[in-house]
Amino acid sequence: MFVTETAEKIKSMEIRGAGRIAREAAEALRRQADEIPLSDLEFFCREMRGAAQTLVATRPTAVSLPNAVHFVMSGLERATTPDEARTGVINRAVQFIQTSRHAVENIAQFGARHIRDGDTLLTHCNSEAALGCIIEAHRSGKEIDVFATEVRPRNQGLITIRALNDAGIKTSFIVDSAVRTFINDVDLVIVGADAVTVTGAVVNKIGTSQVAHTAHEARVNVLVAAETYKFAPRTIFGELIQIEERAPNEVLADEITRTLPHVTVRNPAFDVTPAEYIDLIVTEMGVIPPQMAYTIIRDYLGWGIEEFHKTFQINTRNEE
Ligand code: RI2
Repeated sequence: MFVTETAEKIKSMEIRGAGRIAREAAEALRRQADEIPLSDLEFFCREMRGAAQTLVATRPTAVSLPNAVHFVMSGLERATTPDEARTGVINRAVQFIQTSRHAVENIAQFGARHIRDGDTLLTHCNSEAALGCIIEAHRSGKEIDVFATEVRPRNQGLITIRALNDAGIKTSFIVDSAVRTFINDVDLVIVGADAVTVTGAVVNKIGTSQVAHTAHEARVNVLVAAETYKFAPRTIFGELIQIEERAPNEVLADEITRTLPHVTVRNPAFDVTPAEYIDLIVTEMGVIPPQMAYTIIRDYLGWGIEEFHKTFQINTRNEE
């Protein structure tokens, strides 16, 4: 089944990046809606909810995933026949995917305006939203240099340097621990986000908070590129973002760990950067200070407060 396949690919990170995960989940729901027989409305809704739950349970941190699933599943509301339910889900899925692509394009335009000719940038991990800003600045004729980190343990930095290289951008590839060594050569840090909380804190790839702290100390601005569907409505109610901890063998091979009985390998995939280390968040609605996160959740995301109390029947926690 396509949903199971997509869920497996998200878990194994064959499909990765918060925006892409969200679009692929929407596409999986669209295909699922297409496949379920139109015999009975209740059956259709139950099958869709099962699929939604499978997708949301794959990775717990990137809030783009439950936000996308919620948006698509709201296509079931007010449906009185299976056919209406199917059309509702399919339309919403298509709308989400298009909106997401446009959002990334808008962010690239807005973010690029914050990059000056001659700037040296630093980015961590592989974010299509952050890279979009960098590549757009270069495309519009600005001379830029980029430092890109390696991003242990999954080495997403390799994807980043390939993209930068393909765009013809001068890039220095550095190990994660070299950020402080080079920070005085950097004018602006640009990263993506997996989640933004109501306080404006940004959850992103492990190491981001060290990068932002280092930048803050060196008086280097930090810009976060994040679509509005990465803002986390439930943080209004005090819900914390769950930080995914992945398998130890991503960090150290099992054969080695087995020889070290007193050693435990820890592998959190994300960390939290407080709002005070972030200068701006670039969304598709415009550039905001992190302190405006509440406004984005309330005014633009379109759900959170009332809807928290209804409809979202699926479980957003990773139950593994
Ligand atoms: P875009 C990624 O997570 C990185 O943390 C990246 O910064 C973030 O998603 C946002 O990526 P992972 O899937 O949506 O590599 O901007 O764990 O592409």
